[in-house]
Amino acid sequence: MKLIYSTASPYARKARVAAIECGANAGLELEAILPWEDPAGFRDVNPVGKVPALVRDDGPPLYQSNIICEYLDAQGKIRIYPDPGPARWTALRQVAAADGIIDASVAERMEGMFHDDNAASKIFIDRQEHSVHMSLDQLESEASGLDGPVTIGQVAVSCALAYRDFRFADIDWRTARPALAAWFATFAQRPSMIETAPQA
Ligand SMILES: N[C@@H](CCC(=O)N[C@@H](CS)C(=O)NCC(=O)O)C(=O)O
Repeated sequence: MKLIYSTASPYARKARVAAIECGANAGLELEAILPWEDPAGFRDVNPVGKVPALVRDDGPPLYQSNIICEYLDAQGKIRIYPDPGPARWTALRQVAAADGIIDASVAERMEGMFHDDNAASKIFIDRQEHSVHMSLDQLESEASGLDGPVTIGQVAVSCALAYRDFRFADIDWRTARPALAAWFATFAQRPSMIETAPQA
């Protein structure tokens, strides 16, 4: 089984952290690529051309981070997707907020990078920041739900917060969100987070 990732991708980091947390990382090969360079053959693995992608031993490749995380959970020794019930919906709601933060942050960064004439739209960027900050506020108000055994919700939230620190370090999210900041300070020390620290 091989996980194709990029060192800076928060989506791929979710899969890498999930693999470690659920114990599906033993024997998991890792291949770092730069998806924007469209490496030869990668679109045969993921026609959409994005990381992460997972080459399986028991079927065709999987792509899209949440699907890969769920597959890894099924392969692992420790379940990080709770069974259907309140704990599962809490975790998946956390994933939705975290993905919202990542989607908006990545879109904002792309907006700044892919205009030939540097004409990034302020309206678009402001809208992404608004989504990020509203989602962070929701996570702050529900921070007690992040306590307890590791779930995919915690994995996704920690990758989203770490991506903000990585790419948007000049925008303070902590001061107004002390409970979320305290939770993240502890989760960020987990070996799974340290081992997957992003590289530009
Ligand atoms: N919804 C996808 C998003 C993956 C994604 O956008 N990955 C970025 C890296 S952060 C990528 O590979 N971008 C290359 C491209 O858009 O062509 C997921 O959750 O896996």
